[in-house]
Amino acid sequence: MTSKKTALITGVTGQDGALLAELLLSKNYVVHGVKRRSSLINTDRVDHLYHDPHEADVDFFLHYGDLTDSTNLIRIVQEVQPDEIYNLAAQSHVQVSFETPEYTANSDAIGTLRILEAIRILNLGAKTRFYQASTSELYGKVQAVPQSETTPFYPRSPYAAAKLYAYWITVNYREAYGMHASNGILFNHEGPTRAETFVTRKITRAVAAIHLGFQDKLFLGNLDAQRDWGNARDYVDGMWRILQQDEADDYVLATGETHTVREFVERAFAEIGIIIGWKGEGVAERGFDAKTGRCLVEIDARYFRPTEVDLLLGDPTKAFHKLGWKHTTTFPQLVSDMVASDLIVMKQRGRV
Ligand code: NDP
Ligand code: GDR
Repeated sequence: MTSKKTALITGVTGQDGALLAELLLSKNYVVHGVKRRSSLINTDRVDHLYHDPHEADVDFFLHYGDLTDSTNLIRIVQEVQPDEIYNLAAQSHVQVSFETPEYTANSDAIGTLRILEAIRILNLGAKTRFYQASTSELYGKVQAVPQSETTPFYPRSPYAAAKLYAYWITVNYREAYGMHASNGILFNHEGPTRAETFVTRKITRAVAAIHLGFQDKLFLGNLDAQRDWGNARDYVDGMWRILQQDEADDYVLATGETHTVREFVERAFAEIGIIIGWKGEGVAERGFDAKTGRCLVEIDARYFRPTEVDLLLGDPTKAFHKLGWKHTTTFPQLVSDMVASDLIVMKQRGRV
């Protein structure tokens, strides 16, 4: 009988952390997750995986921790002795990073260093493989399209600048200490459990709420930003594949298609039978129900970012050839699934 592999996931209460925990448990791993203390319980996304630790054969454990606290991270890594660490914890909201740049650097940049140092200090370099949640935001101001592992980076936010440090410190620990440390450069990935302040989920929740009569209209920022949106379930499978390679390396995971925020809005409203027509320009632009003339989308300048990332389009060729990875969900299917899920959730709750 082979013993089970042990994985440690930071950010386990987030969209990706919870989906990855589910995937690894289905692959017979013992999974440890790091959660932050909060005044309200914030484990909704992993509650279905959790069992009382006093029960027999429990494979999922939660530890209190924070990426800003080195001693705590060292203690957790020492206790868990993981075969694989997935560093998914981050202040992950680009716009919020302009408001909280120092905290974002502390958690997203130095937090990554703290975990790599924990592996080094504990002499786990030969045992523990490390995955860093890198991002297409690294490409920032467009240098080339599509973007691949060799495209130059040009970060456009405190979030992206912090993630740039995390990317390179991961590469450096691989080269300096021979660690099995890899970056997944993941393009936007979404799904029904996406946090509600990211644009996709904000749109699909609003569409459901408007359909059910709980909300009048949707306020958005830049409608012309283009993103390569995939399904988060595909992307956590890619993370796992990256850590199963004999050699550590860096990989782009993307769909190879790009769409504007405007297209996402149009598709989402189409799911409830509304065709959106647009009038006006810039902040004065409005989206109307083409049949009734009712205004459903307005621009609110507060959602514009000081510096924007205009166009993301990934080239996942390397991941396809080396990892056998490919996205499975089309853009229309993703939008449709998210609207359908929000309609169900909102009908059950009876409110926004
Ligand atoms: P979420 O925002 O949904 O989850 C982030 C997780 O990190 C949450 O569990 C959060 O805890 C935790 N966290 C935040 N700050 C700290 C901290 N200081 N210490 C410990 N935990 C912390 O992000 P996603 O699941 O969408 O993304 C996962 C990772 O992948 C992030 O690093 C993100 O930057 C990166 N990424 C995401 C992409 C995407 O499209 N989703 C694309 C590319 C990269 P809490 O629940 O308490 O807030
Ligand atoms: P992003 O995702 O910044 O790409 O980062 P987000 O959904 O926040 O923005 C996508 C694009 O939509 C535009 N936009 C709005 N965005 C938000 N949040 N709210 C709005 O009202 C709105 N209106 C227009 C934005 O300007 C932007 O151009 C996500 C995060 O998951 C990161 O952690 C991750 O690294 C990247 O994806 C890849």
